[in-house]
Amino acid sequence: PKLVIATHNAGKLREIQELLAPYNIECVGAAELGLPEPEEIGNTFVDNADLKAREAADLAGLPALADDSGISVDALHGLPGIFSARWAEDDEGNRDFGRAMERVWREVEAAGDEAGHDAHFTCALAIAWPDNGQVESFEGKVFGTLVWPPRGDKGFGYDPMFVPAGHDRTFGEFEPDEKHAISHRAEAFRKLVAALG
Ligand code: ITT
Repeated sequence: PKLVIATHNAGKLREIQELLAPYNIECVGAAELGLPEPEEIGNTFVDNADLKAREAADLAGLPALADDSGISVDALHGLPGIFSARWAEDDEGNRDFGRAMERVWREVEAAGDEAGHDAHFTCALAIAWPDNGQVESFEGKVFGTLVWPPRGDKGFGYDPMFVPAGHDRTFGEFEPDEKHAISHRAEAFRKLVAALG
């Protein structure tokens, strides 16, 4: 059976394909199918993952897997959180994560030393089936600290400024398999496999 990977983010798509690789599931990307990007009107990662999966499943008539994720910074009371992609967008909607990371670091410094540099990534994965309206979601997290300047070009998004707890390299310096051993996305994926296995 075919599965729609309901994301327009190339970095996420690559990681989800890597996670799915052992399962021999035929996948097709949302961009490949020409599916629109739904407006993310939810207030939580799970709500946004659910609505993206639901819409893709309905439009494609196939099961669809969606990912809503982001980085939450303690010193910023959890921001950018569900707004992580939007913090990278200019007025025309073009994304620049160099600029987004600079903004995060600037605001962390403005919050003062006492606020610290702790942060975590969250990933909500939702799978929706066509026809019956069923949708299930699973969440994973990884905790760590922010560093400056950013290091490494192996990941995507905010990876170059995030050092997971117990490590000294950034996610941008991790190989894909190393990231999958501990990442928020891999944790959500393991929960999904356990539930649907
Ligand atoms: P789709 O909605 O099409 O899936 P998006 O990029 O708009 O793509 P989100 O709204 O979930 O997705 O935005 C999440 C942002 O958080 C994403 O653009 C990344 O910059 C960041 N992010 C999520 N997971 C990450 C990871 O593993 N490493 C680094 N940054 C990540």
